[in-house]
Amino acid sequence: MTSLKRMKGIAISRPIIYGNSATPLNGKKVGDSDHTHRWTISVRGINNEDISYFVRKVAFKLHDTYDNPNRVIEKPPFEVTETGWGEFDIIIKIHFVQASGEKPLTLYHRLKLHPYEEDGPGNPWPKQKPVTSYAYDEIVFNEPVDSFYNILQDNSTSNIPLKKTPHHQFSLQAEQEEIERIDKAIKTTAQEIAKHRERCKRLEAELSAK
Ligand code: V91
Repeated sequence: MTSLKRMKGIAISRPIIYGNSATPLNGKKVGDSDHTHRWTISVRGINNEDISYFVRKVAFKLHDTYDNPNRVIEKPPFEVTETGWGEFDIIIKIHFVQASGEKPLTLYHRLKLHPYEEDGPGNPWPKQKPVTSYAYDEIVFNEPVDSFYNILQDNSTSNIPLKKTPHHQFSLQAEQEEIERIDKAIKTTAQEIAKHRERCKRLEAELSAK
């Protein structure tokens, strides 16, 4: 029986990235299926840091129509590669190491196969470019068992994630992409307004000429 004393008022967190990438099969047949894409869903540390010091296993619950839909991955990389044709919700259950005394954590991810935007202003998405959908998150352990706290501390290559920047960089990049989409939307809207102004002017001119 290990010490289950919890550290009152203490919290410690670990960053993770979870989600999927997908590439089209472009007609390459997988058996006699109608599958159109190959995809990989994963739970990873920042910069692919090994997270097995606090993650014991990850269960990925796929759509029931898949063979063996509950895929349990017991060692890194915590990922599943499959083929399919559609976008559905995957339930991700992260089980922590025994010493943690923590309950499993459930996350949800909607598989993304199709680009929802172009690759940049006026650029269609390249046929073979992988489509990705990843979420950055931080698992917060509130009042951890002290032996688990020590495990987290001892394996803290990215214990100061804000300084080491990777997730920072991740969110900054996402933010930059969002800014670019908003910029583009503002320009498109301004063009539309200008067009409609012109049309109003023309119609008014026509009316007053009558
Ligand atoms: C969606 C099942 C390949 C509905 C439309 C999907 C399963 C469920 C899906 C899939 C929803 C698997 C197999 C043997 C044969 C929009 N596959 N649901 N086929 N989103 O891709 O896509 S897709 S196992």
